[in-house]
Amino acid sequence: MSDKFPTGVLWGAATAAYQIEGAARTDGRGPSIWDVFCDTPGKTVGGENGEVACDHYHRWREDIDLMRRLNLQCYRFSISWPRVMPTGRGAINQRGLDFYDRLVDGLCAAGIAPMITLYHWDLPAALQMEEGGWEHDDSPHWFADYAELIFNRYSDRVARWITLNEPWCSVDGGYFHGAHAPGVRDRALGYRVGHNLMRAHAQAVSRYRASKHSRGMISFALNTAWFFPETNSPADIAAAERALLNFGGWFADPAHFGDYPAVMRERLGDMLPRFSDEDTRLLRRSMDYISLNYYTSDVVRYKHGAGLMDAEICTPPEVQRTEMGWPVYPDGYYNLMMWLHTRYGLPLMVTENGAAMPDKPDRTGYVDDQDRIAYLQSHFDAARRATRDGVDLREYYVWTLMDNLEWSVGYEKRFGLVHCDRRTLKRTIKASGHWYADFIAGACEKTRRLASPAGAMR
Ligand code: IFM
Repeated sequence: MSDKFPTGVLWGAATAAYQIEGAARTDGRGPSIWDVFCDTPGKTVGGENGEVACDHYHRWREDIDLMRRLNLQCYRFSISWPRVMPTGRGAINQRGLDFYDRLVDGLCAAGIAPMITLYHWDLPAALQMEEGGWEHDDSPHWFADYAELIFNRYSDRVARWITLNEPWCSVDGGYFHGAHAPGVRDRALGYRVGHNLMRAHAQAVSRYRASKHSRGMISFALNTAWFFPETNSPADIAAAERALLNFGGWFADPAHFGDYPAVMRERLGDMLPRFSDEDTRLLRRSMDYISLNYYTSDVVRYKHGAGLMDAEICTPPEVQRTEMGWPVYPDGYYNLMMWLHTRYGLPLMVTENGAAMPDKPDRTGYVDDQDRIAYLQSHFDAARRATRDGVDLREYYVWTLMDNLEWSVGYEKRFGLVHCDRRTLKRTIKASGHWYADFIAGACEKTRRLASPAGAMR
């Protein structure tokens, strides 16, 4: 059997605005909730923030050059909402829009297909402070207006779209345990925020589909783990299924079926808000593809009273973990891809997959990260197996292009294919970057370089 991926799968890398751009006060950008959060003492490791980050805002040409050296065929980045609309509504910042024009044009000229994420967690601070951000039931309209601005500006050259990155993280980090901006701890409010995020996704998709250049594909980035039952007992198997529905199903089900999984409705009762008929209409079939951000899996067992789902995490301590402490489970990845395929029947784009490892740069900045290569290799193998078993994989984006701000844990957790020196910001391709470049060259023997990045969708 061939060890190659199907012809036509595209290979890329992903980033997010706040994690790499820097230039937080440049050219009229407004503050985001992450600027405010990082400025609050004790919120991030070492008080780190995104003021400079990788200075991609000024070094984007060099970064496109790096992408070429990595043989990337596609690149996922996010637009900073407060860079283009400093207070989130009304006034538009042309200089912010011009930056993304330059980036998109540079990518297209390099033969690299751009994929845009509209929202990767950096809500304009004014919306949070004045209106409560995503807690406000009008927030989906603000987002849809912003989305329409971006579609009108770039969709002549961009065909790949993601509305929201990982709404689960916005709720879990931002509202359940408060380790992410805006740093709230209130479960009921968290479910409302998740609800408004999905309403925002649906409204943005509807605007996209009504727009004149809507020939591309749009979805939202779903992050979820896979859950292995500890034993084959029906109780453990049912607990694992509930855990999965309460994680991936929480957001993917509304975006495909128009409502939350039944088990969430049963167990959360009134804490889970209701969608209006109009919301449901817009939500149904609002994903053109599954955008999967996968890192890890866990083992669970049935335990009465363990969370709302009676499911207790019991991953063995001896399982290999990344620097984030996340268990490494390529088989879970395979199972998850198969489950998504069966449940939703949509094409798949892996929009994030990668690992933080204990990188040790040498004096030149070079990192011999064989552990990251092993992680990627095993996960590529799982994905290849899934394609043989029916999954329609279209594109694959490694997280991440270069070491960057890992949110509240600062710059010490490194996921990059490229090392970025914190002091000099010098970029050095790691062993994993060279390995990936060779992999792409080999995996894509039959895939021609993209002639037209904007239109290149199967
Ligand atoms: O760095 C993040 C990214 O912003 C969203 N997905 C997970 C990555 C690693 O934690």
